[in-house]
Amino acid sequence: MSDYDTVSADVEHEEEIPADHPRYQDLLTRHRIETGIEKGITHLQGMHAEGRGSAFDYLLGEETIPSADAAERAAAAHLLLADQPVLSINGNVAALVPGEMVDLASAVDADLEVNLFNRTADRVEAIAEHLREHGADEVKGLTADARIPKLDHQRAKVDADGIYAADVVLVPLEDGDRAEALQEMDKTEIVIDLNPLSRSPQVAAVPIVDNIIRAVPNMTEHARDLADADEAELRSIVDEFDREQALEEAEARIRNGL
Ligand code: PTJ
Repeated sequence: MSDYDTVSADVEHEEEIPADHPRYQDLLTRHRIETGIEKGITHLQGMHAEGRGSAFDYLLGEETIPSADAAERAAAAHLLLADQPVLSINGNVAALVPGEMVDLASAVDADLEVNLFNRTADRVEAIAEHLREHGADEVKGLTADARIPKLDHQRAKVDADGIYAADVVLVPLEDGDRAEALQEMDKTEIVIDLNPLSRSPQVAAVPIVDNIIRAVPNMTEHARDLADADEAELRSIVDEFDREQALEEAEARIRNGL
């Protein structure tokens, strides 16, 4: 019997998953989503989303490809240049990278806002509390006193002094029309999604085709690295980033392993 056979099928704590297991990242994300569902943070549909994501990640080689790293650096530059950046949090994001989102918010001085597709008051509160447990001082999204125009579902509910007023918004792990609606509001959108053909990355100024568990810490690292950069340097990073090329390179890696 190999060591890997000793990984319980019913892991209680993520520390039980050996870090050198060949499927470590996949086992870890699955475990975090399951725990999120148990805690009332993640919707059951989040498990389907995770399954879709992990299939694309498998084809990407479960690594941050160079075009994704360039997108993560451009995203960090956009967030540092922003007047009012907001990081949007749904049930999968809260389960997978709560502390990492708090770190990114602090590195770029952004707000965190809960925004849900399957919105209930209990889930919004549970996610806000989970983020506070991971170090967040303030979490937006509970007031929901504004609406994104031309959107007729729960994701339209936003805070007037949060996503509604933001100039740059990070939108991770959602395929949908909110990305298009936010773009119509003239916001700069950064999207994290492992599926480059999904609608959100297709409309984003910065599409990041990478697993969120790698993408967010890497964005924070880039933001810390750029903390002393002047506006001209940040603008040149933003201007040099080619969104079409990033989407094409991700699709080529997924389809052909190139
Ligand atoms: O918490 P709620 O109620 O707001 O609901 C959240 C989910 C994720 C259930 C909802 O937004 C949803 O159904 O999303 P979709 O339409 O399944 O889109 C999720 C996208 O995220 C898919 O394109 C997946 O490929 C992608 N994805 C899943 N896991 C990851 C990912 N991208 C990056 N990293 C991941 N770990």
